[in-house]
Amino acid sequence: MLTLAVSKGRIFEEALPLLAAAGVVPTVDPDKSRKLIIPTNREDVQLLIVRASDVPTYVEYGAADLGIAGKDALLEYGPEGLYEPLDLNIARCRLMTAAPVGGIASRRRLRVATKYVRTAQGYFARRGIQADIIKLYGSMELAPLVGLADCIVDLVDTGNTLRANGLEPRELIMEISSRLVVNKAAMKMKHRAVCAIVDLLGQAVARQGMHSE
Ligand code: PRT
Ligand code: MG
Repeated sequence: MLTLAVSKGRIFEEALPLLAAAGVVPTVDPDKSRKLIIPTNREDVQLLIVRASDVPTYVEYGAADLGIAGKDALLEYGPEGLYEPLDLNIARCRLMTAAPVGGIASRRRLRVATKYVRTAQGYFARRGIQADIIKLYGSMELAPLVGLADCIVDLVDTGNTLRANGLEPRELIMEISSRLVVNKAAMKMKHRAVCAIVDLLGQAVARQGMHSE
């Protein structure tokens, strides 16, 4: 049995055509079901529905052999415990700093609200900027509006969420897309089955790239 951890929502939706090209078709729609273990057309493949930020944990500890996770989640989790063989080129967005339109009030130390604490710490440290990172779990855009922080670090796609809250994108930290991750032991013990899926997904990604050019 191969188990693949994936989050509901945009990653799941964009992963469906790639999985189908790899011969894996879920038999239950996780958005219409409360089931967290989703069977597929293949008796030897099942999906686990987990929070986006929990995918790396399930895969590192071997509860899932494979996973699909945003690079943002992987950066925050850390690279040591997982293989990351494939950029799936889906759920693309940008990890950015953002601040109120027209500038930020000067302070001695920058206050940054984000759910990406580790990534933000690394980013500001590399740039030699003294920053106090304030961990939030959502609605980051609110923090500068009410004086909790000077700026935020968050994902930006269209920029509509920032604009709606009087913020503007500032610096690009990283281009984000979803990656296939693999448990290290599964890569050894289930080598053939894992490599077969990695190859098929890789071919599907390459074909999608050709169509979108
Ligand atoms: O639920 P949990 O807290 O575990 O994770 P999550 O809420 O981040 O999950 P989900 O399903 O919303 O996002 C999963 C993954 O999708 C992220 O980890 C990213 O890799 C990827 N992704 C791609 C995005 C976006 N685009 C995106 N635009 N994730 C979130 N957003 C949000 C962003 O945080 C902001 O609130 O959309 C808003 C910005 O969008 P625009 O279009 O207004 O700029
Ligand atoms: Mg969400």
